[in-house]
Order: sequence, then C-alpha cells, then structure tokens
Amino acid sequence: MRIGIVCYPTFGGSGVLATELGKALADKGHIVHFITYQQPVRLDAFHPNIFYHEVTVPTYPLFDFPPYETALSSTMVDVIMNENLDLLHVHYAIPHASSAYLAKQILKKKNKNIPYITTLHGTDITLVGKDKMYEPVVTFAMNESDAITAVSQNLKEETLRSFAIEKEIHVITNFVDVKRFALSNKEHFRKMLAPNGEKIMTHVSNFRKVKRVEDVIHTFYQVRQQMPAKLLMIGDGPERQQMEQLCRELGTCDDIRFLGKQEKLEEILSITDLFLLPSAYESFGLAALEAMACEVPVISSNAGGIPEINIHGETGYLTDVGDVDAMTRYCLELLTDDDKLKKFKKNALEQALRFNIGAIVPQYEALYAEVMKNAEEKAMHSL
Ligand code: GMT
Repeated sequence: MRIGIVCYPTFGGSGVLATELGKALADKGHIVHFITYQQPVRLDAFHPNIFYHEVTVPTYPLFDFPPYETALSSTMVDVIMNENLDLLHVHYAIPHASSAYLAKQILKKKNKNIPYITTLHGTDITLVGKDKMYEPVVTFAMNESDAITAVSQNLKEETLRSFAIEKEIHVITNFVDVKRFALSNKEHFRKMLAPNGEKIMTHVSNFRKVKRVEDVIHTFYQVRQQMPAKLLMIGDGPERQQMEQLCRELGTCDDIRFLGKQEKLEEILSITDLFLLPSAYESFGLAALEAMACEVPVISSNAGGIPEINIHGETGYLTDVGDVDAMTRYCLELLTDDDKLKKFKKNALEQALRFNIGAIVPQYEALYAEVMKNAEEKAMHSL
C-alpha cells in the first residue's frame, strides 16, 4: 500500500507513535510518505520505502497567523496526486483531520478518491479539542473520517462522552519495539550517575502542566529523606524552569539531573530502577510502556488509560492523582526490597510484550484494508 502519514514531528507521544508505525509499515514493504512541518525526531535513518515531505507555510505581512492548515491541505493534495497514495493516516485530530477532509474534497474534484483515517491520541480530545473554538470542526472532521482509532479504551470512552460521534471508534493501542527498548548493560553509565550504588528513578515527559512534574520532584524528595537515590529528569517543556527552581528550594539539586531531550532513551531506562508518571491525565502513557519494555516498574497515577497498561501490584503501583505520600510509600516498598523489585521488573517486561509492535501494527494494516475495500465499493456504487 502507498500510505501518507501526517503527525506532529516533535518528541510528543503521538509523533513518536506515528513515526514508529511508518517505519514498521515500511519494513513490511509498504511505501510510506510522511507529511510534516519538520523531520520527525524518530525518523533518523534512511529507508528505501520512506519519503518525507516538508510542509512550508509562506508568510505575508497581512498574516498575523500564517495559515498552516491551508498549506498542509495543499501539501497533502500535491503528495497524494504525485505519489499516487492509496490512503492517508492522520495522527492527532487538530488540525490534521480537518486538513485531510479538505484535501479529500479537493481530490474528489480531480477524480481521485482518498480515504483518511484519524487516530486520536489524547489531548486532542481531552484538552484542546473540547474547547468551543475547536469542537465543531473536530467533531465534523472525525465524523467525516473513513475510520477513527483511539489509543486506549479510556480515550474511546472520553471521546464518546465529549463529542457527538456517529461512527465506530476502533481501539488500537500504543505499541513498543521490544527489540529496541530492551534492558542492556550500561553499568559504566550507572556508575557515573550513581557512583555509590544509589537507586535510580526516572521521569520522561514534555514537562507540560498535565504531567504534574512537581509530584515527581516531591515524591523523590520524600524518598531521598529515607534512602540514597538519584532522579533523572528527561525531556523539556514549559514547566522545566519552575521544576529546577523547586529542586533548588528543596535543596535536592545534587541528586537530580535534568538531562533534557534524549534520543537513546533505552540506555537511560537500562540503568533505571523505577519510572514515575504522576500525570493528571494520560490517554495511554507510551513513556511508561517504553520503560516497562526495559524492565522498569512504574509508579503512576490511575488517570485515563494508564491502568490499561500499568497493573497495580504487578508491574508497578497506581495512586490517585496528586497523592505524593502514596507514591513515596510505593517507591520505598520496591526500592528497599530487591526480591520484590526483581519480580516487578519481570512482570513489567511480560506486560510490555503484550504491546509489542509485531502484535499491534497488523491491526492497523487490517483497518487500512477494510477502509480501502469500503472506499472502492463506495466508488463503484457512485458510478
Ligand atoms: O503526552 C503528551 O503530552 C504528548 C501527547 C501527544 O499527542 O503527542 O501524548 C499523547 O499521545 C501518546 C501517544 O498516543 C499517549 O501515549 C499519551 O498518553 C498522550 N498524552 C496524554 O494523553 C496527555
């Protein structure tokens, strides 16, 4: 199949997932065209079946807001026509679904029928999409999609609660490549960061408010009162400066390292004992799944779709959002009991294997085939 993928190219989970999906599809022989405003971060190596088309937005003094959606739709039209694509798969509803709808209508006039699939990732539904300045367009563009997918059962339910959706939402979960995200020996690296054998806790996110990064710092602070430990903070975003300030106020700077955006996450996860994800909402929590694949148990909130991957008392522990004391108790319980920690590490890996890329990508392929078949039947009937 010749597939167009549209996503945010940044470090966010939806872009990561879309890029990994495109790479996996290319490995299986599909031709994949990425249409994004920047090279996606995980699109890091040459592949003969992968092409990248940059969306550029021409500016003009009249434009206080350069019309990105118009440029995106035009690029979609151009790539779909010239590369003869069969299908468009857009990740994150805003504005990708409405741009896809517009491209589809333009192509209809040129006698080219292009179905589009919209994958919902989280904040496009739970935060941004609900805003009344976006909601009518988001609802319309979802309903006009040839198929809708959501990355967890919880996100499907949230979508049905907040939007008037007229068609089925298929749940196709996030996935992880367990060949890449696997425990490897990085002892030299561990010795560098925790020279006295301290346990290592890690948090990975884009440091937005929804991630409640302050709960990570407070939990670590309380753990550190009880035992030697180090905290690695991976990623960057709007909350980072305040979090560094909080560390200074608490006097914990010596034990916390802000490492910024990191590409070789699997190496950091290989020296991690516990992963922290206290988010106020998480449709799925891809970062937690990648940690589990590297045999790292997860202490998380019970928000959104997180309980669909982190199993309380098996792969880690779940707490109510903001319950720093409970998170601290659970961290100490695992970090002070090596046998228990070992068992949880094994369980975390077993759970991650259920979400291995090899099990999930065929679900997208089956949906693509179904959508193509329906589109062909529709075209036949309209003749
Ligand atoms: O978590 C973020 O803020 C990034 C966001 C995105 O769309 O880039 O992630 C969302 O999509 C991921 C991939 O499907 C999910 O694993 C994350 O849970 C989800 N984030 C939220 O729902 C907050």
